[in-house]
Amino acid sequence: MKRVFILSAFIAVFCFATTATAAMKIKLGVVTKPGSAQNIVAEKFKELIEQRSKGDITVKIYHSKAIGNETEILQQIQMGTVQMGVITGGPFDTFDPVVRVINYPFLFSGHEQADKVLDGPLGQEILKSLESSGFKGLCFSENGFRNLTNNKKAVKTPEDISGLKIRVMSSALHKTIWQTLGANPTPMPWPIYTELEQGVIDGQENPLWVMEVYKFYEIQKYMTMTRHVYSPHIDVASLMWWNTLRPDTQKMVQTAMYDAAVFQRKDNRDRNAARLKMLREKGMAIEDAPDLNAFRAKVAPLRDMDLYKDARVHALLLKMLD
Ligand code: EAX
Repeated sequence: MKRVFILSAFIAVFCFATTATAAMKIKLGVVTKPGSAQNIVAEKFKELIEQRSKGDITVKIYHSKAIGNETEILQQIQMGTVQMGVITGGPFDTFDPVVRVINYPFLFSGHEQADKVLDGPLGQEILKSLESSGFKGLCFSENGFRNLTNNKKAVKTPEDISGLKIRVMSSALHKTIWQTLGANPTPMPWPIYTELEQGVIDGQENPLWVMEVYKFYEIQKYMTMTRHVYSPHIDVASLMWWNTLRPDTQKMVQTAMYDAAVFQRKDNRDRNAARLKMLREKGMAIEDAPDLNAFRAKVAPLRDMDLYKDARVHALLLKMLD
Protein backbone atom coordinates (compact mmCIF):
# COMPACT_ATOMS: atom_id res chain seq x y z
CA MET A 1 0.00 0.00 0.00
CA LYS A 2 2.77 2.31 0.99
CA ARG A 3 4.60 1.54 -2.21
CA VAL A 4 1.46 2.26 -4.25
CA PHE A 5 1.11 5.59 -2.46
CA ILE A 6 4.71 6.53 -3.10
CA LEU A 7 4.36 5.52 -6.72
CA SER A 8 1.17 7.59 -7.16
CA ALA A 9 2.77 10.56 -5.47
CA PHE A 10 5.74 10.22 -7.77
CA ILE A 11 3.48 10.03 -10.83
CA ALA A 12 1.49 13.04 -9.67
CA VAL A 13 4.61 15.13 -9.14
CA PHE A 14 6.03 13.97 -12.46
CA CYS A 15 2.81 14.82 -14.33
CA PHE A 16 2.61 18.23 -12.71
CA ALA A 17 6.21 18.93 -13.57
CA THR A 18 5.64 17.91 -17.18
CA THR A 19 2.53 20.03 -17.49
CA ALA A 20 4.18 22.92 -15.78
CA THR A 21 7.10 22.82 -18.20
CA ALA A 22 4.87 22.41 -21.24
CA ALA A 23 2.32 25.07 -20.27
CA MET A 24 3.09 28.25 -22.08
CA LYS A 25 1.38 31.59 -22.47
CA ILE A 26 1.90 33.61 -25.61
CA LYS A 27 1.24 37.34 -25.69
CA LEU A 28 0.32 38.35 -29.22
CA GLY A 29 0.01 41.99 -30.26
CA VAL A 30 -2.03 43.58 -33.07
CA VAL A 31 -2.79 47.29 -33.35
CA THR A 32 -6.25 47.10 -34.89
CA LYS A 33 -9.62 46.23 -33.42
CA PRO A 34 -11.64 42.96 -33.46
CA GLY A 35 -13.03 42.26 -36.93
CA SER A 36 -9.85 43.58 -38.57
CA ALA A 37 -7.65 41.50 -40.85
CA GLN A 38 -4.91 41.25 -38.20
CA ASN A 39 -7.34 40.10 -35.53
CA ILE A 40 -8.81 37.43 -37.78
CA VAL A 41 -5.33 35.90 -38.18
CA ALA A 42 -4.61 36.23 -34.46
CA GLU A 43 -7.90 34.65 -33.42
CA LYS A 44 -7.50 31.75 -35.84
CA PHE A 45 -3.95 31.16 -34.60
CA LYS A 46 -5.17 31.16 -31.00
CA GLU A 47 -7.93 28.69 -31.81
CA LEU A 48 -5.61 26.32 -33.70
CA ILE A 49 -2.68 26.32 -31.29
CA GLU A 50 -4.83 25.94 -28.18
CA GLN A 51 -6.66 23.04 -29.81
CA ARG A 52 -3.56 21.32 -31.20
CA SER A 53 -1.52 21.71 -28.00
CA LYS A 54 -4.54 20.47 -26.02
CA GLY A 55 -4.44 23.58 -23.92
CA ASP A 56 -0.71 23.45 -23.08
CA ILE A 57 -0.25 26.62 -25.07
CA THR A 58 -2.60 29.54 -24.51
CA VAL A 59 -2.66 32.81 -26.39
CA LYS A 60 -3.71 36.21 -25.15
CA ILE A 61 -4.39 38.71 -27.92
CA TYR A 62 -3.66 42.36 -27.17
CA HIS A 63 -5.53 44.46 -29.73
CA SER A 64 -6.69 48.05 -30.28
CA LYS A 65 -3.41 49.57 -29.06
CA ALA A 66 -3.69 47.81 -25.68
CA ILE A 67 0.09 47.46 -25.74
CA GLY A 68 0.85 50.37 -28.04
CA ASN A 69 1.10 51.13 -31.74
CA GLU A 70 2.88 48.82 -34.18
CA THR A 71 6.28 50.38 -33.52
CA GLU A 72 5.82 49.83 -29.79
CA ILE A 73 4.60 46.27 -30.30
CA LEU A 74 7.67 45.52 -32.42
CA GLN A 75 9.99 46.94 -29.75
CA GLN A 76 8.41 44.61 -27.17
CA ILE A 77 8.73 41.66 -29.52
CA GLN A 78 12.40 42.45 -30.05
CA MET A 79 12.91 42.49 -26.28
CA GLY A 80 10.90 39.30 -25.82
CA THR A 81 8.33 40.79 -23.43
CA VAL A 82 5.70 40.18 -26.13
CA GLN A 83 6.20 36.90 -27.94
CA MET A 84 4.31 37.35 -31.19
CA GLY A 85 2.63 39.86 -33.47
CA VAL A 86 0.71 40.26 -36.70
CA ILE A 87 2.19 43.44 -38.10
CA THR A 88 1.64 45.45 -41.30
CA GLY A 89 4.56 46.33 -43.53
CA GLY A 90 4.76 50.03 -42.70
CA PRO A 91 6.42 50.61 -39.33
CA PHE A 92 8.37 47.40 -39.74
CA ASP A 93 10.69 48.99 -42.27
CA THR A 94 12.28 51.17 -39.59
CA PHE A 95 13.33 48.00 -37.78
CA ASP A 96 14.49 46.21 -40.87
CA PRO A 97 14.67 47.80 -44.34
CA VAL A 98 14.31 44.36 -45.91
CA VAL A 99 10.57 44.84 -45.35
CA ARG A 100 10.67 47.51 -48.08
CA VAL A 101 11.23 44.77 -50.60
CA ILE A 102 7.80 43.21 -50.09
CA ASN A 103 6.09 46.62 -49.95
CA TYR A 104 7.53 47.76 -53.26
CA PRO A 105 4.83 49.48 -55.36
CA PHE A 106 3.12 47.48 -58.08
CA LEU A 107 5.21 44.42 -57.23
CA PHE A 108 2.44 41.85 -57.60
CA SER A 109 -0.25 41.75 -60.23
CA GLY A 110 -2.67 39.74 -58.10
CA HIS A 111 -3.19 37.51 -55.08
CA GLU A 112 -2.03 34.36 -56.80
CA GLN A 113 1.36 35.83 -57.62
CA ALA A 114 1.70 37.32 -54.13
CA ASP A 115 1.03 33.93 -52.51
CA LYS A 116 3.39 32.15 -54.86
CA VAL A 117 6.28 34.49 -54.16
CA LEU A 118 5.69 35.06 -50.44
CA ASP A 119 5.07 31.37 -49.67
CA GLY A 120 8.01 30.38 -51.87
CA PRO A 121 11.82 30.57 -51.54
CA LEU A 122 11.97 34.35 -51.89
CA GLY A 123 9.46 34.86 -49.12
CA GLN A 124 11.47 32.47 -46.99
CA GLU A 125 14.63 34.46 -47.68
CA ILE A 126 12.91 37.64 -46.52
CA LEU A 127 11.64 35.99 -43.35
CA LYS A 128 15.08 34.52 -42.63
CA SER A 129 16.67 37.90 -43.15
CA LEU A 130 14.54 39.39 -40.35
CA GLU A 131 16.59 37.35 -37.87
CA SER A 132 19.37 39.91 -38.10
CA SER A 133 16.95 42.39 -36.46
CA GLY A 134 15.80 40.06 -33.68
CA PHE A 135 12.64 38.72 -35.29
CA LYS A 136 11.63 35.23 -36.25
CA GLY A 137 9.49 35.71 -39.36
CA LEU A 138 6.96 32.90 -39.49
CA CYS A 139 4.85 33.61 -42.57
CA PHE A 140 2.74 36.20 -44.34
CA SER A 141 -0.96 36.79 -43.90
CA GLU A 142 -2.62 39.72 -45.62
CA ASN A 143 -3.66 43.26 -45.10
CA GLY A 144 -4.35 43.45 -48.84
CA PHE A 145 -3.95 45.66 -51.89
CA ARG A 146 -4.00 49.29 -50.81
CA ASN A 147 -6.31 51.87 -52.40
CA LEU A 148 -6.37 55.64 -52.10
CA THR A 149 -9.28 57.51 -50.53
CA ASN A 150 -9.68 61.24 -50.00
CA ASN A 151 -12.32 63.79 -49.23
CA LYS A 152 -11.34 66.50 -51.71
CA LYS A 153 -11.68 65.28 -55.28
CA ALA A 154 -11.93 62.41 -57.73
CA VAL A 155 -8.48 61.00 -58.52
CA LYS A 156 -7.71 59.23 -61.79
CA THR A 157 -4.13 60.23 -62.58
CA PRO A 158 -1.07 61.12 -60.47
CA GLU A 159 -1.66 64.77 -61.44
CA ASP A 160 -4.94 64.71 -59.52
CA ILE A 161 -3.01 63.86 -56.36
CA SER A 162 -0.89 66.96 -56.45
CA GLY A 163 -0.85 68.66 -53.06
CA LEU A 164 -3.30 66.27 -51.35
CA LYS A 165 -2.47 65.71 -47.69
CA ILE A 166 -2.26 61.94 -47.42
CA ARG A 167 -1.68 60.07 -44.20
CA VAL A 168 0.89 57.31 -44.67
CA MET A 169 2.16 54.61 -42.36
CA SER A 170 5.23 55.40 -40.28
CA SER A 171 7.54 54.21 -43.03
CA ALA A 172 10.22 55.83 -45.13
CA LEU A 173 9.12 53.82 -48.14
CA HIS A 174 5.46 54.78 -47.96
CA LYS A 175 6.35 58.42 -47.43
CA THR A 176 8.63 58.38 -50.47
CA ILE A 177 6.02 56.67 -52.65
CA TRP A 178 3.53 59.47 -52.00
CA GLN A 179 6.12 62.21 -52.33
CA THR A 180 7.10 60.76 -55.69
CA LEU A 181 3.46 60.72 -56.73
CA GLY A 182 3.20 64.43 -55.92
CA ALA A 183 1.17 64.26 -52.71
CA ASN A 184 1.94 65.86 -49.40
CA PRO A 185 2.39 62.74 -47.21
CA THR A 186 2.21 62.77 -43.41
CA PRO A 187 3.39 59.66 -41.53
CA MET A 188 1.04 58.85 -38.66
CA PRO A 189 0.49 55.74 -36.57
CA TRP A 190 -2.83 53.91 -36.59
CA PRO A 191 -5.74 54.74 -35.98
CA ILE A 192 -6.53 57.87 -38.01
CA TYR A 193 -10.33 58.35 -38.07
CA THR A 194 -10.30 61.57 -36.05
CA GLU A 195 -7.59 63.16 -38.19
CA LEU A 196 -9.59 62.37 -41.32
CA GLU A 197 -12.81 63.58 -39.77
CA GLN A 198 -11.27 66.86 -38.66
CA GLY A 199 -9.58 67.39 -42.01
CA VAL A 200 -6.04 67.40 -40.57
CA ILE A 201 -5.41 65.11 -43.52
CA ASP A 202 -7.35 64.86 -46.79
CA GLY A 203 -6.90 61.21 -47.44
CA GLN A 204 -5.27 57.89 -46.69
CA GLU A 205 -4.63 54.57 -48.37
CA ASN A 206 -5.57 51.12 -47.15
CA PRO A 207 -7.16 47.84 -48.21
CA LEU A 208 -10.94 47.60 -48.64
CA TRP A 209 -11.60 45.93 -45.29
CA VAL A 210 -10.31 49.06 -43.52
CA MET A 211 -12.87 51.30 -45.23
CA GLU A 212 -15.56 48.91 -44.00
CA VAL A 213 -14.39 48.07 -40.46
CA TYR A 214 -13.26 51.61 -39.62
CA LYS A 215 -16.27 53.19 -41.40
CA PHE A 216 -14.16 55.47 -43.60
CA TYR A 217 -17.15 55.75 -45.96
CA GLU A 218 -18.57 58.19 -43.39
CA ILE A 219 -15.72 60.64 -43.83
CA GLN A 220 -14.10 59.93 -47.22
CA LYS A 221 -16.03 60.65 -50.40
CA TYR A 222 -13.62 59.41 -53.08
CA MET A 223 -11.83 56.13 -53.56
CA THR A 224 -9.45 55.20 -56.37
CA MET A 225 -8.60 51.55 -57.01
CA THR A 226 -4.89 52.20 -57.20
CA ARG A 227 -3.84 48.84 -55.70
CA HIS A 228 -0.43 50.51 -55.51
CA VAL A 229 1.06 48.32 -52.79
CA TYR A 230 0.23 44.77 -51.83
CA SER A 231 0.45 44.94 -48.08
CA PRO A 232 1.21 41.64 -46.40
CA HIS A 233 1.21 41.20 -42.64
CA ILE A 234 4.39 39.79 -41.29
CA ASP A 235 3.43 37.14 -38.77
CA VAL A 236 6.34 37.36 -36.46
CA ALA A 237 7.78 36.03 -33.21
CA SER A 238 10.48 37.27 -30.89
CA LEU A 239 13.71 35.55 -31.91
CA MET A 240 14.93 35.61 -28.33
CA TRP A 241 11.81 33.73 -27.21
CA TRP A 242 11.78 31.45 -30.25
CA ASN A 243 15.27 30.19 -29.46
CA THR A 244 14.07 28.96 -26.05
CA LEU A 245 11.39 26.72 -27.59
CA ARG A 246 11.78 23.00 -28.22
CA PRO A 247 11.85 22.10 -31.94
CA ASP A 248 8.46 20.34 -31.75
CA THR A 249 6.89 23.41 -30.13
CA GLN A 250 8.46 25.64 -32.77
CA LYS A 251 6.98 23.42 -35.45
CA MET A 252 3.55 23.53 -33.84
CA VAL A 253 3.60 27.34 -33.59
CA GLN A 254 4.91 27.74 -37.12
CA THR A 255 2.29 25.41 -38.62
CA ALA A 256 -0.61 26.90 -36.69
CA MET A 257 0.37 30.41 -37.79
CA TYR A 258 0.71 29.37 -41.42
CA ASP A 259 -2.69 27.64 -41.36
CA ALA A 260 -4.20 30.75 -39.77
CA ALA A 261 -2.61 32.91 -42.49
CA VAL A 262 -3.98 30.75 -45.31
CA PHE A 263 -7.43 30.86 -43.69
CA GLN A 264 -7.34 34.64 -43.29
CA ARG A 265 -6.08 35.44 -46.79
CA LYS A 266 -9.02 33.55 -48.30
CA ASP A 267 -11.47 35.08 -45.85
CA ASN A 268 -10.25 38.58 -46.71
CA ARG A 269 -10.41 38.03 -50.48
CA ASP A 270 -13.82 36.37 -50.38
CA ARG A 271 -15.29 39.47 -48.82
CA ASN A 272 -13.87 42.14 -51.14
CA ALA A 273 -16.67 42.14 -53.74
CA ALA A 274 -19.33 42.66 -51.06
CA ARG A 275 -17.24 45.41 -49.50
CA LEU A 276 -16.99 47.32 -52.76
CA LYS A 277 -20.73 47.04 -53.25
CA MET A 278 -21.37 48.26 -49.73
CA LEU A 279 -18.99 51.22 -50.07
CA ARG A 280 -20.79 52.27 -53.28
CA GLU A 281 -24.14 51.97 -51.56
CA LYS A 282 -22.84 54.11 -48.72
CA GLY A 283 -22.19 56.82 -51.28
CA MET A 284 -18.48 56.63 -52.01
CA ALA A 285 -17.51 57.70 -55.53
CA ILE A 286 -15.23 54.91 -56.71
CA GLU A 287 -12.80 55.26 -59.62
CA ASP A 288 -12.34 51.68 -60.89
CA ALA A 289 -9.97 52.40 -63.74
CA PRO A 290 -7.30 54.92 -62.78
CA ASP A 291 -4.36 55.48 -65.14
CA LEU A 292 -2.15 52.87 -63.49
CA ASN A 293 0.51 53.09 -66.20
CA ALA A 294 1.05 56.71 -65.23
CA PHE A 295 1.24 55.76 -61.55
CA ARG A 296 3.75 53.00 -62.32
CA ALA A 297 5.92 55.31 -64.39
CA LYS A 298 6.03 57.89 -61.60
CA VAL A 299 7.27 55.46 -58.97
CA ALA A 300 9.76 53.66 -61.23
CA PRO A 301 12.79 55.64 -59.88
CA LEU A 302 12.21 54.21 -56.39
CA ARG A 303 14.29 51.11 -56.99
CA ASP A 304 17.44 53.23 -57.35
CA MET A 305 16.81 55.37 -54.30
CA ASP A 306 18.71 55.29 -51.01
CA LEU A 307 15.84 53.34 -49.47
CA TYR A 308 17.23 50.24 -51.16
CA LYS A 309 20.94 50.95 -50.98
CA ASP A 310 21.73 48.44 -48.22
CA ALA A 311 23.41 45.54 -50.06
CA ARG A 312 21.26 42.81 -48.50
CA VAL A 313 18.06 44.74 -49.27
CA HIS A 314 19.14 45.69 -52.78
CA ALA A 315 19.99 42.10 -53.68
CA LEU A 316 16.60 40.91 -52.48
CA LEU A 317 14.79 43.69 -54.33
CA LEU A 318 16.48 42.77 -57.58
CA LYS A 319 15.50 39.14 -57.14
CA MET A 320 11.96 40.19 -56.37
CA LEU A 321 11.68 42.43 -59.43
CA ASP A 322 13.25 39.85 -61.71
O1 EAX B 1 -4.00 47.41 -41.00
O2 EAX B 1 -1.57 51.68 -40.56
C1 EAX B 1 -2.13 51.24 -41.57
O3 EAX B 1 -2.41 51.94 -42.54
C2 EAX B 1 -2.53 49.80 -41.61
O4 EAX B 1 -2.69 49.37 -42.91
C3 EAX B 1 -3.80 49.73 -40.80
O5 EAX B 1 -3.45 49.63 -39.48
C4 EAX B 1 -4.66 48.57 -41.12
